[in-house]
Amino acid sequence: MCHLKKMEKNFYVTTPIYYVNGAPHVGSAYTTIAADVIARYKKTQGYNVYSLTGTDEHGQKVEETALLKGLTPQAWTDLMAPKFQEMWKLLNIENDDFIRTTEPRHKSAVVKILSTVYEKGDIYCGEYEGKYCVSCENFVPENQIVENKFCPDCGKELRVVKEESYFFKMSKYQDELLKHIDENPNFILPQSRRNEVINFIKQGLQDLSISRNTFTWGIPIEFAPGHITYVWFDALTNYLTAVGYENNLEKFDEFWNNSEVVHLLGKDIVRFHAIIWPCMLLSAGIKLPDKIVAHGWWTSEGEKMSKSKNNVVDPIEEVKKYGVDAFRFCLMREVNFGNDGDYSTKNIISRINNDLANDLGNLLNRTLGMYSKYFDGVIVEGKNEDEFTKNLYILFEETLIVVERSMEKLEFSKSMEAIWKFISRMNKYIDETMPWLLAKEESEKVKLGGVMNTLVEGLYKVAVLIYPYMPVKSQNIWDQLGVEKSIKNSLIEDIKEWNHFKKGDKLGVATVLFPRLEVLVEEAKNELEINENLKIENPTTIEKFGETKIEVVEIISVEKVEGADRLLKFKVKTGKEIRQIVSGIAKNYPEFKLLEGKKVLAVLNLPPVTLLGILSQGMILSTEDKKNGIKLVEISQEIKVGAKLK
Ligand code: ME8
Repeated sequence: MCHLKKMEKNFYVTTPIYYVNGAPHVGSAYTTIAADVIARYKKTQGYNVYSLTGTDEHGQKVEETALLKGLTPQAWTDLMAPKFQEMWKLLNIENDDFIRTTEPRHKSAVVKILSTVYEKGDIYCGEYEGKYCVSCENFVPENQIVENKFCPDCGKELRVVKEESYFFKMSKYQDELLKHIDENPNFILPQSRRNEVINFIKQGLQDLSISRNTFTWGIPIEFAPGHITYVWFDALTNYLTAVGYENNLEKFDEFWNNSEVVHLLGKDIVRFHAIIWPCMLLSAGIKLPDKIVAHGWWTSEGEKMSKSKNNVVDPIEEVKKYGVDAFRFCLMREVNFGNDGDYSTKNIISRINNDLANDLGNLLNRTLGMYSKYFDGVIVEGKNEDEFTKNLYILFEETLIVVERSMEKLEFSKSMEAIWKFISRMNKYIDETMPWLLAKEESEKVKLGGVMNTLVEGLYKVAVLIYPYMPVKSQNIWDQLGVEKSIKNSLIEDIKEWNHFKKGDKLGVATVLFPRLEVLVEEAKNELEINENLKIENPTTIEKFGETKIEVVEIISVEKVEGADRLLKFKVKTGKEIRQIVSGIAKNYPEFKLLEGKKVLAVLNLPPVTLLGILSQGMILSTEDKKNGIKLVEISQEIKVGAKLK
């Protein structure tokens, strides 16, 4: 058994571990979805896969955010980490592990790698004097500082730091790293990033400050009392922790030493991953990862996403609008993995309507409709060896080659382009073979059966190919085709032949796979006119309205009330204090934990009441309509807690 295990092909994929200073958004969702897609794809290739994501919880940035929120860093990270876990659940991410850097297993791993590097003689004590970017958690060399005080990466103002610090002899590994990059052309992808890293290293690597001693939120360093580990040294080690570096050498052998190791990340953190990380591993005597793949940056409707512009794309909203599979598909299809991309409603709607509703959805619908009409939805024996069919078979073989080649380089959109070429070809195949004409001639029944079988076989294959991107809809295609298996366990190897369906198999019930989305017509807005003679019902006065004290509050925590299905218990921060409010909206918020951190409106001058024995000190405002049910009135994050509704 043990012997067999060694023969397996192992694959280990990671995302960056995200800072918990803010909630997850479309950027973090993008990397995490990409990791999920490649993990699922590798499983269809027969790999034994381990996929990891998590949260980066130490460091000055997180400590300062927690302080601003009036919480200890630990309380703050405990509040934020579940937001990421819940988001990944919502996005159907099948990660094998979720690591938090505050976990004991990780702390032990950091202690282990630090002592290994120290014993190697690669750490020495010195003094760091220079500028530091808290937002990037980066020591910025003098020659890169913009206008003498700004960070070259995020543009924020740098802090002057002068403190005793321990340094890692990164410069020692410069030549070895350059040699490794040179000998392994796919070590850093895409090429543009690889060149950037090579140029950077060639300018000369400086030793890296890896300890801080002017704040305390970090992992203490055993050989350096009073110092905590620099957050990037701490964070990068997570990739080892999760596969058992510190306590499970069998797992470490399986998923690090004998595995293909792939790190996915955004272009903002390439240098940390492609320079600092390999140097740490070289010093500790650990094998380097196989691929470090950087993707581009998302903007929103053409602009940089930022809280102050209120244009940060919230995946929860997008999933509500389009469904989780369509959202996953659009992100991965819209831009090539290494390039920057713009998230625009117009593009998303057009992708969904064209690629999903028209090309794929219609193909499935037409096929099932015709099979039902001509053969009552029961598979018949058929034969068709015309040129159209042969060409389709050839195209499928080519599709598999392109998919495999592009996925090796994590070129998701290229891979999907090939899959959609095949889908379009199948649509064209219907027009070429004209089943409706064949159906008119009794003598063409066998040929008609052949054409229809080619179509259902093709759709069966398409479902497997799109499964990594759309795990729910691909299963739905199989269900509609009457396939009684879970697509989750499917293998590409098993779809190479065109022989899945057997005579007598029953196809399933046809439903709409992706409904078409209506595009809001801009002109319609201009036709709206005001009614100057409007009658106001139940008029009130400004004075009367002013008696109600309504303010912006922040939801700190939400819990279910034991024994009361309808009730949720909120802890909220008002401008002055922390209050408890009970609200009967549990049914409308099955994912109620996602409300934590949101700002909402609450009436604060109602007398306290007790609901089922629980004290409620106010009322959170909500809206109600037929389509959405009850929804809390959410307020933009840039509005301060305590702001009054006037
Ligand atoms: O850097 N477009 O965490 P982080 C695309 N904790 N991707 C984006 C994005 C955008 N607009 N915004 C964020 C950290 N990302 C460290 C990592 S790893 C050992 C430590 C994604 O929360 C992208 O993957 O700032 C980027 O690299 C990552 O979020 C940064 O996440």
